[in-house]
Amino acid sequence: MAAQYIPEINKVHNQESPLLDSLVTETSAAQNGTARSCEGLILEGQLPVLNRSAHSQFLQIPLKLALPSAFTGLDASKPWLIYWPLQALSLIDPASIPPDYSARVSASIFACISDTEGAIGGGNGQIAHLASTYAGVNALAISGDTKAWQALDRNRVYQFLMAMKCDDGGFRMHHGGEEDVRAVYCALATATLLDIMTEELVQGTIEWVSRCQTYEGGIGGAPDNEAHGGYAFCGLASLCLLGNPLEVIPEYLDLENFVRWLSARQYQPEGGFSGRSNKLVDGCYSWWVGGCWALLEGIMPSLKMGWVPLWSKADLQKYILCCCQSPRGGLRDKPGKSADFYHSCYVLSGLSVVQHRYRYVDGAREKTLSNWSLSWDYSAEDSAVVEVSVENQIGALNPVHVLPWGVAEKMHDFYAAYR
Ligand code: FPP
Ligand code: K
Ligand code: ZN
Repeated sequence: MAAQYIPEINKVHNQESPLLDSLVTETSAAQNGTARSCEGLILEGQLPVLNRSAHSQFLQIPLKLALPSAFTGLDASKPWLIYWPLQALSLIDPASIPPDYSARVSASIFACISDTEGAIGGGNGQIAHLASTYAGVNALAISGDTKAWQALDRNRVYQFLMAMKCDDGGFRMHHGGEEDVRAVYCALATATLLDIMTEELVQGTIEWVSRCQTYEGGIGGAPDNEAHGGYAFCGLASLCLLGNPLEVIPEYLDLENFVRWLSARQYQPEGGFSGRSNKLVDGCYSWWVGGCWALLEGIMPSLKMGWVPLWSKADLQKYILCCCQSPRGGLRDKPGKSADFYHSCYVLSGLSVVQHRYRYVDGAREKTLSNWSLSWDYSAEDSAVVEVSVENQIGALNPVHVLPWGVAEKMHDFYAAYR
């Protein structure tokens, strides 16, 4: 069924903020500059085509070649440099993923496993870290290399997750590292894929995530931190990993305030999302914020709370296609920025949620502790909500794990078969 868009909302979507004043500051100038450069690229009429072959060429670089020396700064992000392009390519051009990639991906990820901690680090010989463990396990999931799945020592990963658990219910990123909601999300997503979730692992975690919601309505990195799109997704997705989202989301979030904050993330005339109040739109929030909308769309109709989605998929698609495509291939933050693999992954994942409508299917699986995030289904979005040309259509994903459709389910079920 088509979502109902209230005409008043569409009217607001077509106007710049009514609160603009004449005071010029560094931030108002930056906002104005961004609005003007986007405006110049968003033309009436035909939408640009997704330059699939150029993006695909760009995304194959880290899978095929040794990266140039400019990438030394990402030496601790090796699993990410494998996951980002794999996730993006799976959405736009799965056939272009090199045929020998599967075993090479798993060999590269296994080389990042810390001997002392048993979980995945940022690179060879580095300490284990929850972000690289999440990215590495996601990459292994996409690789589909079941020999590697078999070889992974899940017990040691579980011991690492437990070692990162804090007394107050949260998780820290690494030994002596920061405790934040990213760590919670990375730990829970990993535990689900590897089917190693236990009561002990998640004791007090749902309450800790709940404490990260701020007065603005969004979710901060930790209790009392500023609300931010990146952490909002981690928090909301964590709730979806911890229980039935139809029950836990309304119970542990002030939904009305969350939706209010989320709706304030989309700007005009840009059409894209910002990550926080009074900051600029950025293509990667097409996922961090758009992913939150996808999860809400998947539960709100069942909650019967009189919900209308307060975002414009059509405007986000415009921002992505007009402003986030680098002419040389790859996706970017905004006009004037260069493309990179991180933005390519999250801009394209955002485009995917524009094009699909997700739905949490209550009772789709016999419930265990670790499969709440695997009961999602999707359909193509209604053309009354967003017009998607055939040449721009891309694949669907699991909106909790940010993995290509079916991949999270396959890995989880592989391990669940050992129970
Ligand atoms: C602000 O950067 C950004 C942050 C404080 C972190 C955002 C968090 C994520 C993107 C989520 C990460 C998730 C995982 C799973 C590791 P900024 O000040 O440069 O950007 P801004 O102006 O848009 O806020
Ligand atoms: K940013
Ligand atoms: Zn960004």
